[in-house]
Amino acid sequence: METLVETDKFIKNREELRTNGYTLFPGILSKDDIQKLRTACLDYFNKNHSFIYYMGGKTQSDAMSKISGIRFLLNHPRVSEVLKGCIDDVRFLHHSDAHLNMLNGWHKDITGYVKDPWEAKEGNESFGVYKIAFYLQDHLNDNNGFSLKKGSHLRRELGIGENVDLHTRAGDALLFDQRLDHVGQQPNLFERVMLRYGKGSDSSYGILHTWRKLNGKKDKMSVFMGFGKTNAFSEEFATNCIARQNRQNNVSDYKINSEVRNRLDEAGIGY
Ligand SMILES: O=C(O)CCC(=O)C(=O)O
Repeated sequence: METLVETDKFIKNREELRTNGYTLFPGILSKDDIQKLRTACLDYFNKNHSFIYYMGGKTQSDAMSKISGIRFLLNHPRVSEVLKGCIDDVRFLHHSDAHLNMLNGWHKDITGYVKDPWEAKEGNESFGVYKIAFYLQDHLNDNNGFSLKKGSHLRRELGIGENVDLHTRAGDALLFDQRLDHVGQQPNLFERVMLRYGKGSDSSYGILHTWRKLNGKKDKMSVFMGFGKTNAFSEEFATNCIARQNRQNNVSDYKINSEVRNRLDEAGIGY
């Protein structure tokens, strides 16, 4: 009975996810939650050196293992309600990233992780690999949050679909299909030059950081996590994503962090 109520509550979101490839949940996190997440991420990026410099910013993969202060998201009642209400038989895909001031270009996240995300698998399994994203500041008056091509999760080719710029508030949760074309903050001319000539390096980060401060820009932070239906697509994604995270973190194997496991157990989410 409980499942039926959950499904009813999220019926519009499930439909949006199916047809548009994304759905937005306003005000899922409180101001206090956002403050905790910003503090945990900034502290980590300022003091820890196991992140990598990437696209003009800093990024930490397998962030749930590395940054203890963000783990409360896993059993946050409103976050787990959304995940369980929108994804059948949901499981954690061992994927999580925290980003600081990272720039990027249009892409589909699924590329390189699932061989053919549009194929009909044995038993007619349907795809169901998603990300939930939290931007830790408002993007009401800028275009530096998340932009997407509506419906592009149904197309193999990049660049097809109506352009939508999501002007999210800190606290909103965005759930999207990992086949969706999307982009975060795109580099301007100066940033493109810096990325080209100082790619991935500490020094180009420093110059871009000074540039941001001179222009009065606030640090942009976000946390992304992968969840999916318990099926073969999700398994393939998780395996390849763990391998990528291990490479980036320079480790040879991955074991789920015990607090991450306990929080997922408490939320009733598989892994
Ligand atoms: O930096 C952003 O806002 C977007 C990040 C992103 O596109 C990703 O993690 O796939």
